[in-house]
Amino acid sequence: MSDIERLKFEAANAAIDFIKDDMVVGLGSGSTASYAIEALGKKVASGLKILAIPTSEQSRSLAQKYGIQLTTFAENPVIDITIDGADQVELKSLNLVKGLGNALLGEKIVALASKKLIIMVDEHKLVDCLGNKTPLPLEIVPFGWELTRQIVSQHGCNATLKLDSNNKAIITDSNHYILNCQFPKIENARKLDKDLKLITGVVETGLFVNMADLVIVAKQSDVITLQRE
Ligand code: A5P
Repeated sequence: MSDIERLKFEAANAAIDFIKDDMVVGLGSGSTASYAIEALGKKVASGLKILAIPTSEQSRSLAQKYGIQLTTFAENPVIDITIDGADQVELKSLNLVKGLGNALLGEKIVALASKKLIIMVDEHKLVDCLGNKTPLPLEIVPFGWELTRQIVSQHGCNATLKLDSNNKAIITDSNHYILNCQFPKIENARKLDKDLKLITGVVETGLFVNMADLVIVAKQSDVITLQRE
């Protein structure tokens, strides 16, 4: 296991200590969330009783593989805790950029339904100001995507359609496209999020503003917890 993978594994294992019997748990997407789902599966096998709502097809199939019982929003509209990864975490505000794994829409719906959102990251994801460390993904409707891209670009970024290894547009779980938007700096995440969402054709942004309650950060030396004030 590489150094970064080990840190992700440690952050994931620290996060699942927050999961207790009878909770409804949101399962994030991406490699860090996958470690958490696997570790949660082991706890379930030794008696932990939870119901889970996945944020993507990837997390759904992992939960099934590890024997975690799934539920639906119809049965459980309120989630106790969601555990998920992130691509950038802004120190102080704990605002996030998420969605490099193409699951940002499901992740945001599940996060909004959660009483507590716990983010698990390795220390390389921490930034002083959100910005150019990774692109900001936007989930957009395929129809007219070229026009949507042009309008999004007017908001100060370089926006490109996300392609797979065969140069085909990536299709999300909800049958949308992804625009990768490279911003030099995101100084007002709340305003940018609102402005981008007002564009017809944009379904959701990867900006998670004022949503993370706790961020568990695995560092080389130890694992620390940051709390939103
Ligand atoms: C998935 O769409 C993302 O939001 C992930 O949570 C994020 O990209 C972090 O992924 P890793 O844990 O794989 O770094």
